[in-house]
Amino acid sequence: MKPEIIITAKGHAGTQATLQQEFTCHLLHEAKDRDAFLRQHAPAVRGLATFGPMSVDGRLMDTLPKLEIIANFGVGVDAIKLADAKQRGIIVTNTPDVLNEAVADTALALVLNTARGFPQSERYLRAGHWAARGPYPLTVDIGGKTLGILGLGRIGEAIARRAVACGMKIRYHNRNRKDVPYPYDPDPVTLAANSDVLIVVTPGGPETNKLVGARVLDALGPKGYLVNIARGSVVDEPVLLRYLQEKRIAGAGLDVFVDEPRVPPEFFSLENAVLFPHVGSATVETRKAMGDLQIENLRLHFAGKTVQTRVV
Ligand code: 8YV
Repeated sequence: MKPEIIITAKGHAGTQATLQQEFTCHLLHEAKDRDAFLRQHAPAVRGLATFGPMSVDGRLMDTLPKLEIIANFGVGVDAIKLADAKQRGIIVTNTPDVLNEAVADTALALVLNTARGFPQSERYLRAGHWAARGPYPLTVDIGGKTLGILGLGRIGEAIARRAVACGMKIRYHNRNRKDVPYPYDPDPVTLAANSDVLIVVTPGGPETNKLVGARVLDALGPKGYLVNIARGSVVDEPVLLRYLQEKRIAGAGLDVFVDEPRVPPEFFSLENAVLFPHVGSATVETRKAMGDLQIENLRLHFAGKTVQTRVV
């Protein structure tokens, strides 16, 4: 008998196909009546394979009394109420490390694109402005500038290595100081004040909610750039929008938003914002590696073995 699991959303196709071979899968996103679907499968479901931002809280866990494991596709587990899982003895796994390099590539691309305006300059060419109006306006170097990393974890360190190769200086703030060769700032405001580009790499969730608001953006100042590849929730989005509109910061590069995939349309007309549709880890190789790790955790758990990447 294959273990029964629920897949919560339409995610990576190859991963879903393998899950469907190895487990008896019920697809929540295809259910017409969510409550009826949960009632129907509750007696047998032992696992959840989670994809995307759908909230998994104690209430949902309680509707699935046989639930043993929640295996997330992604490193960020902010959509899963970890305390609720812990309280119920439910294992939660994620997919760290395998995505570090792809996300760090995206981060460096956003830093470069935001400071150098490459997407805007490309639009300028396509619109025929080059011949009509002359060269694209000058932008600024990233070499010699300071990149402040808010949340220097494994992804942050991969970003730092790339930025150093571009001649940037690195500073960081974390809740706890780390044994790294970069100067530490005691809080996000000080880090922003000391940075030309501030990049947000913290986890999401209640502890970092709106960590970057008016005070941090004021400290970053009119020549500073903000880049966010973490979670939209870490930045006060309406405040950021206003600061970009009023040019109280120089620009922003965003891969994440509060209510994905809905992006406030006011962002679209801003020439000082570079906007990516949450593509941080979105490569063929990395998404396969993330799926393989998610599947391996489920396999190991249902074989009575220890999972590889347990969060709680
Ligand atoms: C994915 C991510 O886009 O790993 C994460 O936390 O945000 C991204 O890599 C997401 O997990 C896909 O569901």
